[in-house]
Amino acid sequence: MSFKQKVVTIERHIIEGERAHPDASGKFSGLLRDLTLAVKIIWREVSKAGLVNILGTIGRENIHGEQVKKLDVFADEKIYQALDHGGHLCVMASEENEDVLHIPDKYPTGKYVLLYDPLDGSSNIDANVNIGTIFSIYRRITASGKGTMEDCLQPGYKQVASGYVVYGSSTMFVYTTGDGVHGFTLDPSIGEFLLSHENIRIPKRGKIYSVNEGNYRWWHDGMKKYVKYLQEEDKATSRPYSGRYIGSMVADIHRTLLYGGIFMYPGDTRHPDGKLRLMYEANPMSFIVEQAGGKSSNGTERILDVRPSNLHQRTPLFLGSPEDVNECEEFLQGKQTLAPAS
Ligand code: AHM
Ligand code: MG
Repeated sequence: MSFKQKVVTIERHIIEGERAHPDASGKFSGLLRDLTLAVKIIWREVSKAGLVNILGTIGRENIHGEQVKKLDVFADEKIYQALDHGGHLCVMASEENEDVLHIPDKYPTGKYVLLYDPLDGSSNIDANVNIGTIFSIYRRITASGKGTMEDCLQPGYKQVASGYVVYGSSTMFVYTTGDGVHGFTLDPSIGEFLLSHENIRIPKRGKIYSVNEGNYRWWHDGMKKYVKYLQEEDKATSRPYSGRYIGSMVADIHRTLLYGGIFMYPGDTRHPDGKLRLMYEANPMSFIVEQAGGKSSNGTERILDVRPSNLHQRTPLFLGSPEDVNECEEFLQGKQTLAPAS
């Protein structure tokens, strides 16, 4: 029998990570523990969605004018309910709510801020395609009491933790506290996330690009040229790349993290800022990708350096293997163009 392989739950991993910081109060591990509980409840509901009559829209639109699915609402509520009373947070904000979410008066407030997308990729639910939860955690900047919009609108480089959960063939929880990226796979038989991917590193260059090519006609010139470049043949740079697009950001970025390559949701002539939201989609995923050795950009600027002005603002997003993102930026900025056809 081999005793070399340690079995590490996500809770143990978080606590041990916190112990490495002498000023840690234990509040942070408590916050992540509560979040893990919410995620398990969401997973339970997501995995039985095909069995019970829970699929379908709830008949109203969210603040972005999109149809809200029942599971979005469920996930949104569960995260709030699991975290509103622990005393760790001073305020929350989610994709499903226009304004910030306050901690009820009857509960204590804490020093952290949570922003989340409760169920990303929800248009895929009915087709049994991967969906995910994304979260971003900051330290509060207001002094005490209830948190405010100011606490939520901090640039991404100030995140103290971020992560995502991908509900798929197996369910994985991937997070960073600024000390590498670690992945845990849910063992449903014991209801625990177990360490399965320690210190994930993204390849320096990949062979896969991921983008909704249906928007090609609205793309700017640099974007069109970059994708054409990826489709050309060149053995030295493994081109042509393969195209893979699930349409569920968490799943597309999870694959990009493990296999390398580039994920893109550009701005275009119809939607200059693209589709994805800075605060609870682009920032947390960018923190993860950077911590794994990757790069994330809006085409001209590091995503984590963008100064937010609105909770729900959108941003173009290009992230993945550093060499791929660098090359992409050169095309977008017109510094590189296609070699003339030979
Ligand atoms: P959502 O937050 O409404 O689920 O939208 C975000 C999703 C991402 O998961 C995905 O990358 C993108 O929308 C796909 O959009 P499109 O269908 O335009 O390619
Ligand atoms: Mg979303």
